[in-house]
Amino acid sequence: MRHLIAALAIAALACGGGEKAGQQAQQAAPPAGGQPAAAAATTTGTVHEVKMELKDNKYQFDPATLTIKVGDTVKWINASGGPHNVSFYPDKIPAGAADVLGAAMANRMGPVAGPLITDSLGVYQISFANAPAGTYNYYCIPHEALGMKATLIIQP
Ligand SMILES: [Cu+2]
Repeated sequence: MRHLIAALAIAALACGGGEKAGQQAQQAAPPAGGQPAAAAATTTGTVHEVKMELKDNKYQFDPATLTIKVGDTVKWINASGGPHNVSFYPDKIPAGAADVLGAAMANRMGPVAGPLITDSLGVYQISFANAPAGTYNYYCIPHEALGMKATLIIQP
């Protein structure tokens, strides 16, 4: 009996350790472009909120168009009708933006696609530190066909 318990404990430890190691490996991945961390930390401290919602039978980002400055942060909130996500159109973002987004977006499902946010009032946040100025078009993967698309304008 004692051996069995010990074996189970070791198995549990091995599982937990494996997950942790995976997460650490993800976080430790160097940002694309190889910029030192200090250079990537040029943030303004300004945080903008965008709701992801089902309102009047319409899936939408609110506001659908948002203008921010380089270095600002945008916080998307799953207000209703989720799951939602934030997925940029690779061909509708400025040159060089994909590398910056790839490094700035946590838990990506694709090169410039954020994870599904399933929790009510769950949040997905992206820092646009060092992001190229310009127009970024994005959408929600589950609701793209239903018109859930938006525009982010980043000013220098
Ligand atoms: Cu959606």
